Amino acid sequence: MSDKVNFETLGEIFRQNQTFALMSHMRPDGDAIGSVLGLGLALEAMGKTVHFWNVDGLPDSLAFLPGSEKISLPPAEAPDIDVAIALDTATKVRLGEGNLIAAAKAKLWVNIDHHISNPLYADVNYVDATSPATGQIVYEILQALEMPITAGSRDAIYVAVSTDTGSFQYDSTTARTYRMAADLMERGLAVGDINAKTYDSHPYRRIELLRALLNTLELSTDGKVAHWVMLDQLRIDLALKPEDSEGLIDMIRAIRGVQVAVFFEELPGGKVRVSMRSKDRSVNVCEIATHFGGGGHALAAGIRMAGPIAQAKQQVLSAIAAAVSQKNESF
Ligand SMILES: [Mn+2]
Repeated sequence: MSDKVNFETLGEIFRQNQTFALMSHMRPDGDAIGSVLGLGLALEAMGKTVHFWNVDGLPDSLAFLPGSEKISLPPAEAPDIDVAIALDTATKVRLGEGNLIAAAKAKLWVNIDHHISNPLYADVNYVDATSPATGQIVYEILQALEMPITAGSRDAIYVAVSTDTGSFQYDSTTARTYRMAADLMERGLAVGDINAKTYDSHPYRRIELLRALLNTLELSTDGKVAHWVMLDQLRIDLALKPEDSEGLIDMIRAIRGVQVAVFFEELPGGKVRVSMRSKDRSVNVCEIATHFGGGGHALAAGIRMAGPIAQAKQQVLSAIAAAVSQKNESF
């Protein structure tokens, strides 16, 4: 199976079908919501019927996006749809059970993503691991197929790409990314306003979370691995929402000398969510994640694994230590 169909194949699917369900991964981030809205609003502008589903619904932090009120939980009974499209979702399981049930009547599955670990689980796959965000792939699809880029699609695509590139900072950011941003500005994007809504509008509890995380911060003796821990009790005490921790890991990734930052989060029920960020392609955190059943990108990857958290910590930190020391030996 090819990892990339040509855009014309997607164009035919869009033209020949009427009803679409667009979905992205559980605990959605800016790219998950933004790429769904970016493509979905364009399909709507073409007269298509579009369902926008996420098993965790819309995070409050992205409710400023025009059209985001269309995002709903998947319905309990599967409606008649022609095409199910998964965006920004590395494995089908990450869509969540509710989406799979709701999309049961789809005649065709499409998978549009940028995770290198994506196993091409759909009938039609467009997976471009060189793209810094699924939002950028959506932009390229809309451009190539001359689909309408409405104000809603424009803002959603910008936020998708901005949040997945650490505000256009990461190594994954390309010249095309900046050209895309320039084009979106020429289409009327209010860059200061949208960045303020994305980055300068956090609820107070997020900063309380940051304070609690800082109290758990540890640096390895060689100074190359920083990690912090969030126990489930903290979620209860601070009434946290899943999106509250989004992006906080960048604070410890930014420590001078640190090659890998790790965030251990205890989930309700005792499972552990591990987020890893590497500063250096020779320490590939996707490989480490894959070893534990997770996935992602070379510089940003995640795992969901069995607890208890102390054991998960020990296993993951020793795998990272091995990868870091291997890297440093090769120089
Ligand atoms: Mn993404």
